Amino acid sequence: MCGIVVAIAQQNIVPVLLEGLRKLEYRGYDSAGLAVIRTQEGPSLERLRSVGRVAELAAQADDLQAQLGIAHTRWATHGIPSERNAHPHISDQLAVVHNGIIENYEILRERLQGEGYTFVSDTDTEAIAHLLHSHLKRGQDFVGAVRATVSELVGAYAIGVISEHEPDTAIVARSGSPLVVGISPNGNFAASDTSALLQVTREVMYLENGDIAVLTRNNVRVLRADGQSVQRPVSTSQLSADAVELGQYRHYMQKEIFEQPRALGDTLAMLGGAHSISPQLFGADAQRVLSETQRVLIIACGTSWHAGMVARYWIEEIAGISCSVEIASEYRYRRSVAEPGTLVVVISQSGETADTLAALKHAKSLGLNLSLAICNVPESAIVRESELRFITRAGPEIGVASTKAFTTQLAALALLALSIGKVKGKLSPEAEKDALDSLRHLPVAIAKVLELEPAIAQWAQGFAMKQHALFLGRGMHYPIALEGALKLKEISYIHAEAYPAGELKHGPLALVDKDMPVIAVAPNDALLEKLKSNLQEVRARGGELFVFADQGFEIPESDGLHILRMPENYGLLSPVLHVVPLQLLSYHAALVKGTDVDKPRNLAKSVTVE
Ligand code: HGA
Repeated sequence: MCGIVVAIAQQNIVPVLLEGLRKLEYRGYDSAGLAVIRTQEGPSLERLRSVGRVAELAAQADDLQAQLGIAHTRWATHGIPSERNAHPHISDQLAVVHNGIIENYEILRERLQGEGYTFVSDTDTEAIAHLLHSHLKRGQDFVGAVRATVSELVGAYAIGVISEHEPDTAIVARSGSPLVVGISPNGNFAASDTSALLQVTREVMYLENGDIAVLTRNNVRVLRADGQSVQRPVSTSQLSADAVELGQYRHYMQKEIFEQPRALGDTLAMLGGAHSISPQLFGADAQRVLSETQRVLIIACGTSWHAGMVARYWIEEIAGISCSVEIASEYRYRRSVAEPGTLVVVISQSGETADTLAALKHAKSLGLNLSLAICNVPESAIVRESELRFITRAGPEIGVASTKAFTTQLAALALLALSIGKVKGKLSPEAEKDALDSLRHLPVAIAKVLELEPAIAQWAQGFAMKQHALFLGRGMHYPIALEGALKLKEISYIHAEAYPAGELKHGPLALVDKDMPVIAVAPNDALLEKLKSNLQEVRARGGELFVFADQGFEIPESDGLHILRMPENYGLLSPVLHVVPLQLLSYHAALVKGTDVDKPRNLAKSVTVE
């Protein structure tokens, strides 16, 4: 989702704003803008906006200099992507950037129009700017006006505000959308995430919901919603600055696919040389929470939801307790039966996914108090809201289409299934040892799968010209088929659907003809023979088959039947391996099509709005 950068310093902050926006580009955006207070001939507000890339904004800002400013990349929710709707939005001499959605903006807009304000954009954000101005006009001071303004907002927001009348202050506030303050001896800063701040500081302070932070050149003051001053802890970020550099790769997605051996190795490093699995991997209280757990409810969106669906097979098979998986945006609005003893597991790469966070809060409001977050960002909202946590060590994921976050989530979920199995006495010492060995071997196994890239790139050539594709899988590989279809849709814009292969003859077989490539995930498991029959059904109708098989899949390649064999059969953890060729297939199909791989149209990275 869109990104915010705020800076106040002794020196020129325009390069800091622009570099911050570049670091936030991975979140996805359609337009960019900035506003600064220039002080050369008395304070004056200056705004630049452009539709398209940050590079275009930077070109416009060439000789701009200022010591106070706000900047924004926008992912439109209210009003088309256009210069008119790009942030910052201005009311008289003040400017506002905003991430989130103001749900009562129509009421506010009507009221403010009644007070004489003219709206020049279609955004919800502009209402914030005029509302703030109306409070200032009534005689409130800057901080008081921001407090009065945010108290009237319904919805999610992170905002940054500057005013020509306040050349020594920037104010930021958040509720629902992320915002982190960066503190340095040379000035103070804020941004949607830490990656944008590392250029100036590692000392960061995470704002809580309802917080307002007043930034001057040498001080940061935080107020709670009720106006009381509050201290928020300052921590030193461990994020590696070059973790977000592209290095030798053409795209972040490619880099992140190839980082998976490292990401899994780092995520599983906490196992150390242990011969047994310790539930403590999920937090100091995990033994108690998992003992109280009688069933699991996994809540997530998109790719994380697919990880949850794989985990359902693992948890029921390994731990012998029931597991259901829900899409967060559905669960949060559904009347559901909250059964005591349910462990709520929320999965989100960023830990800021608005629907998942709201679904977690909803589950808690129903009395489900056992909760676990599986997340890639330690200080995120979802982690803070959960009782237990497992932090994947994928490192920053920049490509909008998730890859390494998914496989590390799967590793975390496999550990969860094993930990519950252990606490419930369902895991034999032999099974525990085998599972640990397989987990430790995953980085090597994935590195070998990555060697299939040239052959997959070859497949992608013919594939990229197709309009549609069908993905098939069975059992715990059905979610992998879903993930393969999602990847293809996301970055190559080829319409793709996934089915459990047994469902084929109940409908989708009608779609199969020579123009419909069918991709099958075919591991050597108990369902292989059944899957082979499903593949025959496709061949008999002239469909072209692309099969990712395991060693031992004895059907030979023939006209219309392409087979790639995975280097190893991987048993229960096979989904972690089988997703990798599907990631590569969609990446190479997108390359052939020439799409914007890392920033696919209409999509954003951290979905911090509903
Ligand atoms: N609602 C605002 C901000 C959008 C946003 O946060 N995107 O991530 C708008 O549409 O401009």
